[in-house]
Amino acid sequence: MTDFVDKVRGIVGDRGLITDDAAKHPYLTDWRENYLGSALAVVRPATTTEVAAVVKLCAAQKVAIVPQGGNTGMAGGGTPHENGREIVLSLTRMKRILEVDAIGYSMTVEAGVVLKTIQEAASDNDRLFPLSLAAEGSCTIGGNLSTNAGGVQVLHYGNARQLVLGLEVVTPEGEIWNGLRALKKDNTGYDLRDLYLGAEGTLGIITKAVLKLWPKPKDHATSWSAVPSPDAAVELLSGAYAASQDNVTSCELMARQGIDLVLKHIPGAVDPLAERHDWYVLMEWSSTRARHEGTNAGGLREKMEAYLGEAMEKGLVLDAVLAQTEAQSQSLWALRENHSEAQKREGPSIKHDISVAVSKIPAFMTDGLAAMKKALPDCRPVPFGHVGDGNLHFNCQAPAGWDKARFAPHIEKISGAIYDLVVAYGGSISAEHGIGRIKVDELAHYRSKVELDTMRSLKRALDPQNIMNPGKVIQV
Ligand code: FAD
Ligand code: 2HG
Ligand code: ZN
Repeated sequence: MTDFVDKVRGIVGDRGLITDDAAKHPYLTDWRENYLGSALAVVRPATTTEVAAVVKLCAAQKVAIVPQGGNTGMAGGGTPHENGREIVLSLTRMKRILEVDAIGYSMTVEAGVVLKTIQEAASDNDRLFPLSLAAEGSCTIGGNLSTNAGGVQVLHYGNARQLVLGLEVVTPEGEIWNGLRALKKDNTGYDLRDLYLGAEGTLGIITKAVLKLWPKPKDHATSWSAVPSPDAAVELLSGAYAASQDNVTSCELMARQGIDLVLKHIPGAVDPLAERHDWYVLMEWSSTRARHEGTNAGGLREKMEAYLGEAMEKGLVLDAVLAQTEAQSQSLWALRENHSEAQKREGPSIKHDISVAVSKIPAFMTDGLAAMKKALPDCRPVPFGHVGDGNLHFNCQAPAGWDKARFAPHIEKISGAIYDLVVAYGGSISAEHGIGRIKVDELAHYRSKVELDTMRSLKRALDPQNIMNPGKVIQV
């Protein structure tokens, strides 16, 4: 394989190749540290032409490729297997913003651009790129599109699939498909773009994208409400759409257990309310209509305050704070966005990234918590998530003091109980994080034969040698 690595060096140069064990390590393990793989090399091409040449070489020598962006994925899709016969193809050197078309509300970028950089470039042009998630400082747009990422503004703007107009992709044969069309309408045959979105690198490598932009909001309101139950949270959201004049851009539900973990592990985190409560809702309203500074009338903050006041009278809200400054809004958001980090610091946990219809969230919460406790009475449920999308992170923290080895034998029973329940509710066992490596068996179990056969046919047709991220999403 020295010969193979030398040929790769010939394509990407020394700057594009990592073979040293210590330097490779961060690319071989995932954010959750569930997997530690091995790779012939980490290859970091600088251009689409280099990506295509590397893929052609891999296709000729039957070397498998694991595409990787910011390596923040939650499902192990970007981590190589342990056999050491794959390469990791990192897109992180391809980080140019190629064009911002403010008039046409679009932006063309390379796959390795970090999400936050894209948001900032849009903002500098008085535009908004609405994809937003806690990993935005390190995840890349290529990874976002390949996982069809969700995040905290899906209820208003849609998930990653809805935020993209065109793609450039390198196929498993090393051909370049230029689908970088900034078209709102294009009904010319099968939609190839939609095939690659959410494919988790199993059908090709996304190298560039044309993204959709929106007008930049000029007014925001953020509130933190204690609510008596998930039922109240859903009702609060339901009424907020009209009360805000359709300006609800985020609505997140959290249980006290998650807040306690954030307060314990994240320096600077502060509980904004005097009393402890069981459930919280973080709501954000945004509008492109600027507030008139100096007058109090008509701004989103005033509308939200009035709405929360009414909700309090009805018993839907027990207590609430409204952010008066950007800094206050950020500290409320930090309580929500630090849930994953706090859970990681607390110890082992299982993530159940599930969705059900929004109106079924309260019943699912009751049944799901009972099922989790029945499977392991000492486990510590940490449910939170994007309630407006029906997407809960119905997570399960190991009993206090347990390590991974002690917790591992219980995972199948707990997750099986939750996923069976999700399916009984007509929901999804993976709402936004994808299948990667961690849910391959679950996908095979819960999807129908016709769905699995169609997925396998697609994979075999597009990647006949099975070199593109093999063993992820679906076994062929
Ligand atoms: P990676 O982790 O590098 O890769 C993810 C998958 O995409 C892998 O299968 C990989 O092979 C493939 N891939 C990567 N780049 C390409 C490419 N250019 N072409 C083809 N395939 C590619 N996710 C959400 O949906 N919503 C959230 O709210 C959310 N919050 C998070 C919060 C935290 C703290 C963390 C750590 C993660 C969170 N995630 C969330 C998960 C993760 O950030 C997303 O899945 C993100 O889209 C992954 O981007 P990435 O660049 O890190 O991709
Ligand atoms: C979020 O919404 C992410 O914060 C991560 O999707 C969720 O850690 C998790 O389970
Ligand atoms: Zn999420």
